[in-house]
Amino acid sequence: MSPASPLPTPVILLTGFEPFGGDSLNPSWEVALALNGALVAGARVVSVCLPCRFGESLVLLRQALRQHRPALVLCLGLAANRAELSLERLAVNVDDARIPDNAGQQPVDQPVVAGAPVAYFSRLPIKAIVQGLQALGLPAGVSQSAGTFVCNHVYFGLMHALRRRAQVRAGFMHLPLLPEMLAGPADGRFSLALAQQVAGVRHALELSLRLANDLPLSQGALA
Ligand code: PCA
Repeated sequence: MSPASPLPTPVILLTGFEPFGGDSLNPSWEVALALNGALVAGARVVSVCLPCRFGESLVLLRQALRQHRPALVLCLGLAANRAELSLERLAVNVDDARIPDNAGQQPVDQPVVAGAPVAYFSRLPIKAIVQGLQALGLPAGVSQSAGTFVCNHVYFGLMHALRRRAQVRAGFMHLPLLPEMLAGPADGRFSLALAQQVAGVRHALELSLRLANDLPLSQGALA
């Protein structure tokens, strides 16, 4: 009798973005890079850097989905105005850019995918992740909108690409600035050290794989 071949190690696809909008760093790629190759809840992290470009970012993401057949996909991006690790509830089918992307494109009121649904929900246990991150002492919350720039574009494209693969867990998390991105001591914006951002994302991946259901906690907002 031949020995049973071991089951392949499941893959977690973790994406970050290149810098954009004049910054020289993007925490989303720094965090993804730090976790590349890590073993989390029995799965292997494969990190991919996406260009901050409408269209091209999604071509690369779809390529990575085909190549790695991940059990879990978490896409990361920077939200410089956020003071917490932000679990995105919704991806919406609209591109509306306030600034040009890294290729100079600035779509206004265009669908991400023509004819696709208006929106998709996250497939991650976002409330449980917020609770878990807060228990680690990290600032975390649910965000009702990932905006309408390249992050939402990638998030929507991800959820649309996976629409017939219900078993794949997938979602999006926005990260705050890194301390070294602040303009100086007078820069009043919030930042969070790389080690803490990495710890938060790692924990989010772990909970995403381990938990079958989310927790019914309120993370609603009035506006
Ligand atoms: N943040 C931008 C795009 C790339 C990134 O890291 C956004 O929030 O859309």
